[in-house]
Amino acid sequence: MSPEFPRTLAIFCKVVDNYGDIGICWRLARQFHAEHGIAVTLWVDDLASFRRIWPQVDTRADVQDIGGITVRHWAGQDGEFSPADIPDVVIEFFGVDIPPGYIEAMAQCEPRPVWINYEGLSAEEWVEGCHSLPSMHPRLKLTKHFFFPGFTDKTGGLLRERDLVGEREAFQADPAAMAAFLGRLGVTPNEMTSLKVSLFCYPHAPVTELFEAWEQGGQPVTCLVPEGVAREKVEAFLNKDADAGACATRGALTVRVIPFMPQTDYDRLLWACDLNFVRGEDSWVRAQWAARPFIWHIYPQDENLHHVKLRAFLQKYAVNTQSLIDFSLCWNGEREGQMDALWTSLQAELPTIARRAQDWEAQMLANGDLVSNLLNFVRTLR
Ligand code: TRH
Repeated sequence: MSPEFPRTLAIFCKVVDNYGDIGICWRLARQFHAEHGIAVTLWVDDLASFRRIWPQVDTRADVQDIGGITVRHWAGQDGEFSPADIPDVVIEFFGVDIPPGYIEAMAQCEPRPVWINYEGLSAEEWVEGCHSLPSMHPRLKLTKHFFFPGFTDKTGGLLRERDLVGEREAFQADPAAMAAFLGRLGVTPNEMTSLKVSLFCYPHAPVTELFEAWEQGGQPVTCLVPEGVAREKVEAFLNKDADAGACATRGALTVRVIPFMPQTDYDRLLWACDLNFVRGEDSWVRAQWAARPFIWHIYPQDENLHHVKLRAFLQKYAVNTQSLIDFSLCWNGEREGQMDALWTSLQAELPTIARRAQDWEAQMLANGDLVSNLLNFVRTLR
């Protein structure tokens, strides 16, 4: 059933780097449409990145319909826009500059659209104070509002689809389904009994040192690495090209390169593994909804600002789990450390960290889901 308001919505996404920008915007678009019946147009400048996480994307199409969502290639054109082109809600992602002609058309609408600047996720305290603040356009009669995802009920909460937790619980309660999923990725019955780890990180992570610790450790580890992730370091371990299907075992460690998979399958990978290494923003949030232990590799920022953000998150998340703090700081280059000793401590504490992951999930559920929170906020502005 279509809602009274909003009925139509546009998202503007510029891919700054990698897959998180489009990953989050695509998740937003799908949820607005599927769960709230809103007609969504997604403007995105990089269809090739989009296709990596959603193979149905046609990289040559200026306009295409994907699952009921209109996807428009945003090739830097300003173009002619009229009020008829403007939806009820306009979301600019991470403060992108939407076309000036589009903004002029927004200002001519009566009533004017609700304009949202969707910001990045951070656990820092200031976020609560900035969430939902208005910002007036210097010239036009338009106000945009900042919307911050976050970890408390004074923020927008976290992106979570309505059925996500139920689907995950059913999958995790079904060992045959998990084994079949991992089996399709090449995991053998023997590897199924090992500690199963997924690895998604930036190239500068100390992967070589971690592989050494796993190789020499007492517990068998199977590490599943999507193709293209930390390629050089993975190739050094494999001693061959790190293409999907490549695999090598040394000591207690097996490394398997798996295909970079569609977004929905990636969730299943996180649900099936005992420990997930994630990065950026979207995979980090998905790891939290997997309710399993994870290590976050934060997106690097100038002047090491990301270390402040990392610490802010760990302070909230890593309660009574010192090994998780130590390991995370070292994984992110915030501190020096011996990977083998850090791993030994982390491994010993994994059961406690797993319990914490479940408590955290319950805590995050209480904040509602971001899309519903955003729509409730938008309705207060009309
Ligand atoms: O790819 P990321 O590093 O993306 C981002 C962007 O670089 C962005 O500019 C920056 O602002 C942000 O990080 C902090 O990491 P992220 O956010 O985890 O996004 C990865 C997306 O890719 C996510 O939607 C999950 C998806 N994915 C798949 O669909 N299949 C896969 O196999 C993997 C490994 C990921």
